[in-house]
Amino acid sequence: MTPPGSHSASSPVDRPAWKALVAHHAAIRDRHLRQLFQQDPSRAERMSMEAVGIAFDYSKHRATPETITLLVALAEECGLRGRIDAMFRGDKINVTEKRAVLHVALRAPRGATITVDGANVVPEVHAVLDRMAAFAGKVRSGEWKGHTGKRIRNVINVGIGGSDLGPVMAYEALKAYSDRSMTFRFVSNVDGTDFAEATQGLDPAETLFVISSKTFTTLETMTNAHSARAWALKGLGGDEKGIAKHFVAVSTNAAEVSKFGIDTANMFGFWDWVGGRYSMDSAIGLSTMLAVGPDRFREMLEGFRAMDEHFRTAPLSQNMPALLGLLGVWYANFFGAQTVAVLPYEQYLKRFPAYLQQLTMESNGKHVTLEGTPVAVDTGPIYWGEPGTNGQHSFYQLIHQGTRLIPCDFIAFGQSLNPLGKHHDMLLANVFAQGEALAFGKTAEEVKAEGTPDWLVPHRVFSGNRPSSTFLLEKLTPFALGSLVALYEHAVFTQGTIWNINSFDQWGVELGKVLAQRIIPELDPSTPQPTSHDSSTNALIRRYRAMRGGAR
Ligand code: G6Q
Repeated sequence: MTPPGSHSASSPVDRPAWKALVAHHAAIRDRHLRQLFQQDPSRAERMSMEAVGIAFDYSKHRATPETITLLVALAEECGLRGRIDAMFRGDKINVTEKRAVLHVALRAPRGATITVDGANVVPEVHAVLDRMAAFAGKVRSGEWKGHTGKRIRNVINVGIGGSDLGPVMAYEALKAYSDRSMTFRFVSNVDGTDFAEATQGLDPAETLFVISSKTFTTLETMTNAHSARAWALKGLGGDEKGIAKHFVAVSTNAAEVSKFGIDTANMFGFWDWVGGRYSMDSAIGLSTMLAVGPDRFREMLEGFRAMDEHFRTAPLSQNMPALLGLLGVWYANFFGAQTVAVLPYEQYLKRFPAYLQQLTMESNGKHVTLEGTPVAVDTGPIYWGEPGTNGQHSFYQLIHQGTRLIPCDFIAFGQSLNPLGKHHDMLLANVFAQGEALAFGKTAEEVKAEGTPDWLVPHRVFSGNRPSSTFLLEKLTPFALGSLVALYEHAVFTQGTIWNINSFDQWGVELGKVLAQRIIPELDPSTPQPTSHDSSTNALIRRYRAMRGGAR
C-alpha cells in the first residue's frame, strides 16, 4: 500500500512534458485570444483539422501550437499509443474487473479478428447484429404480431444508466430517420411515474417491451420489467403465453432472462467486455434499430468505425479524439477548470449532453490510479449542457461574464434536417457568434465608444478569453452520430490514459445501491423502527414510514 497523499511513479506530474507544460502555462496563461489571433494570421488554419466528416476548430483555445506539441508529448510519455493498441487488441485493460474493453469490436467489419481469451469475437458480434436485423425487420414490417394478432406499434425500452441513456439519446438524435408510424418510449426510473407515463394511452396488444439490462439484476430495471409484465398480462387478458410476443431481452445473463420468463430465443446478447456506457452500438441499441431500421443502424456503426480507425491510426498531433481529450486535460489540470459545457446547436441532439455526462463522468470520475494509489491531479471534469440557442437565454450569462472558466464544445451542422425559412442561418449565426463573443469579448473602450455611461461600463464589459471548440459537420446522419459518440469515447480514453486511471469501472455507484437494498424492508411500517443508521437517516425513514401509512 502506498501511503495516502503519495502518488505512483506513473503519475503524469512526474513526466518531463508535464513539467514543461507547467512552465508553458505560466508563460501563456495571461495571453488573450485577441493577441493570439493578431499575432498569427494563420492561427485558425493551423489550429483546426478535419477527419471523418467532422471539422474541428480548436483555434479559440488558450493554447498555442507549442501547447499542442507539449500535450502530444505528454500523451506519448504516458503511453497513449500503446494503450490504444492494447484496447484494440482486446487486452484486459479494465484491470479492476479483469475485462477487455472492446466497444470497438462492436463496429468492427465482418472479416476482422479481435481475440478475447483465444476466441475471435467479431463473428459473434455480427451474428447478434444479424439476429437483431431479422427481428427488427419483422417488427417494422408487421410480420411480427402481438398475442392477439395486432401488429406492434409501440416499443418501450426498459433499462437504466448505460442501458437507457444511449438508446434514448440515439432515438432522439435519429428521430428524423425513424418510422413515424411507431411510438418509442423509454422507462428508466424506479419512480412509478416514469412507468405510468411511458405506458399512458398505449394498447398492450400493440406494445413490445425491450428489457435492456446487461446483468438482468438491476433493481430499477427489474422492478419496471415486472410492472411491465403485469401491465401487459392485464391487457392481454391474463394469458401468460402472450408474454413471448411482447417481451424481448437484451442481456449478457441468459439464466436471469429465462427466470424472468422471457424465452432466450427472444434474447439478444452481448458480452462482459462491453461497458454499459459504451453499449449503445451493441444489442442495447435494439430500440434504435427498431426505430430507424437495420440499414441506418449499420450506417451509425460505420461512423463509429471510421472514428475508431482515425483514433487508432492518425498521428497524435492530428488525432481528433486525442486532441479533444488533451485540451480537456489542459483546462482541468493547468487552468483548474471544473466543468465543460457541451452545447449542440441541433435540437435532435438534446439528450447528447446527458449521454455524455455518463460517458465522461462515470468513466473518469476516479480518485485512484490503476495501481490503486491516490491520483495527484484532478480527474474527470463535470460535463453539462443544453442545446443552443436555448441555453443562450439562461446559463450562458455565467459563461460570458461569470468568474469561472468554462471551456465549451459547440457542435453544429451545415444542413438542417428540417429546413424552414431562415431558421438554420439564424441557428448557425448564433453558434458562430457565441464562440466569437466568448473568445474576444468586448473591451471597456469599445463599450464606452458606444456612448455607454461610465457607471454602466463595467457591467457591459466582456473580458473574453473564454475558450471553445467548434465541431462542424455536414448533416446529422446516423454516420455522423456514430462518429461523434466515438470521438468522445476516445477523448475520455485519452484523458484516462493521461491520468493513469481506469475509465472502465464504476465502483462509485455501488455503495448507494447496497444501502438502498438494506433500507427497502425497513420502510414497511409493520417492521420495528430502524435504529441502526445515523440519527439523520433513522429520522428520515421514521418520517417516511409515518407518511406512507398503510398505503400500497
Ligand atoms: C454503465 C454503468 C451503469 C449500467 C446500469 C444498468 O457503464 O455500468 O450505468 O449501465 O447500472 O446496468 P444493467 O444494464 O446491468 O441493468
